[in-house]
Amino acid sequence: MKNYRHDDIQAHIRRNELLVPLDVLLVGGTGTGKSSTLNALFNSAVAKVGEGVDPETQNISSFELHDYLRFHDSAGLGDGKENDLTHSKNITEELLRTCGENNNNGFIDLVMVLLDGSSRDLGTTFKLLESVVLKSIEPKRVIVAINQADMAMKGRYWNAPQNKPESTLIDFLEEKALSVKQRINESTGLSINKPVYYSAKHNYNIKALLDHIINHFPTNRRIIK
Ligand SMILES: Nc1nc2c(ncn2[C@@H]2O[C@H](COP(=O)(O)OP(=O)(O)OP(=O)(O)O)[C@@H](O)[C@H]2O)c(=O)[nH]1
Ligand SMILES: [Mg+2]
Repeated sequence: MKNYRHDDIQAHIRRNELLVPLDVLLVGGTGTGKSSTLNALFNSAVAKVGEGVDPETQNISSFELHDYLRFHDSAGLGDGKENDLTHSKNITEELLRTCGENNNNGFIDLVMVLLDGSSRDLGTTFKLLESVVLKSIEPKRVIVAINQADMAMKGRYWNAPQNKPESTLIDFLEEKALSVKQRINESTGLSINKPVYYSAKHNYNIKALLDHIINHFPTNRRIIK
């Protein structure tokens, strides 16, 4: 995906006088697949994926897709009270970071909240949105995406040979996306666009994921007061 819509991104930045590169922060519960998502977007093992039962990513690291687009991986919440406090503090710091001293332009342009499509539990996500993300960045700079689309029905109706969901699973995922949108709205008041669903592990719908990100790029610079 390295050069996917590269010229579009460049043109968008010029047109809106945004700062180069655009910076996207990935957040979400532990194990939702933030690091795997980066690897899918980069089509190489840039970020370490958890193999065991323990949370993997412990701090924030950055990855440049190209000159105009950069991603930042973060540690997942749901890792115990004390660790969650540290991770939340790190995310807040990153969200309030400016592009330099004597400068009030926000460093992070967009936040992407990842959900695990195999789980119905949105508790960690609501908490992350309410207590951390929305405290430090405007709602229009927050998008949501559902990973692990292959496991949404516990692996059923995933067509492995064709690497895509069968129609029953697609219907389920469509419904899930609408339900997530509605539940986030009810719980946080945040009105989001319908989340995109994909599978980082199976490289399914990764273009749609990147389109979702690109289509929600901000149209003005972020100012931190
Ligand atoms: N089936 C399936 N498994 C996935 C998918 N994405 C990630 N996983 C698995 O989920 C586990 C956690 O993935 P990570 O990418 O490490 O998740 P993370 O959000 O970075 O986790 P932390 O760094 O602990 O916050 C790994 O075993 C991945 O292989 C997916 O799309 N489908
Ligand atoms: Mg990780």
